[in-house]
Amino acid sequence: MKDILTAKFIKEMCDTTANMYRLGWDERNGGNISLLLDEKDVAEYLDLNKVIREIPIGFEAKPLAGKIFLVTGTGKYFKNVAGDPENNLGVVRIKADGETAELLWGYADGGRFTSEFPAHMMSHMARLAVDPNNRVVMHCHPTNLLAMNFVHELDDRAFTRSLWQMCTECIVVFPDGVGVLPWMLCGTNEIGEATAKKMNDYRVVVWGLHGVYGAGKDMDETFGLIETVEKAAEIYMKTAHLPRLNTITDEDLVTIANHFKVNYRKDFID
Ligand code: 2HA
Ligand code: ZN
Repeated sequence: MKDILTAKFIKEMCDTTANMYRLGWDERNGGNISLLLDEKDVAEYLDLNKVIREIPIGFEAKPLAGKIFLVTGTGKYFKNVAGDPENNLGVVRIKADGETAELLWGYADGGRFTSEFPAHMMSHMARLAVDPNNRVVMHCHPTNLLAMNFVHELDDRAFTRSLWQMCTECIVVFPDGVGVLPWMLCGTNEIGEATAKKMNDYRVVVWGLHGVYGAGKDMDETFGLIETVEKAAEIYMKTAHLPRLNTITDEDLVTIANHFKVNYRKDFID
């Protein structure tokens, strides 16, 4: 059996959390990530018959039964993941009953997965139904995007349009736009269900006055998605209080989308 600390999925999780911390998106214990693993991959590092302990998950995730995830731990700081993966991360498998997670590795100090596990697992279910290659759900608190929440209408269409107008490539990176939820209590099944509902249509879901969820096929792509949204929000915040002399028009947006052959949300164009 190979040493799991040398696994690509652990290294990627360490690199990504460190990167996000340094960008200021994950203060203290802010943010959480779940990565759907390939069973064959995991079997190179762990005995899949050896369950360390069982953790109740508090909702029903039967469509994910048998699936294995690498998940950041509750109360853990992104800043510390790379230095101590075994305490800050866990590898869990959803049991056949859909209501229990089997810990295969990690959470070594007795911990458990993120308090946002419902939003993660429900989002995986929603995205896997749309795209079987979806493997990552990522949550964080990007500074400019959060600031924008305080000065911009929290509406899918209006919010998406403002972001699309800030960087030429936005409509290419998130042609399906962004879904926006009002402020809700985090860490609950309710916000998980609301997030997953938006995830049927969007790969980016803004949690009003809190942060953002992104979903994608791998860590790089999902990180890049949030990075692009955050860059657009930064331009928005740097210009929102100034007279706007120039803008990317709806006609320009359609030209870009057609050139890059992306299937954008037509109802978000005037
Ligand atoms: O896990 O970001 O939304 C800390 C959070 C909760
Ligand atoms: Zn959060």
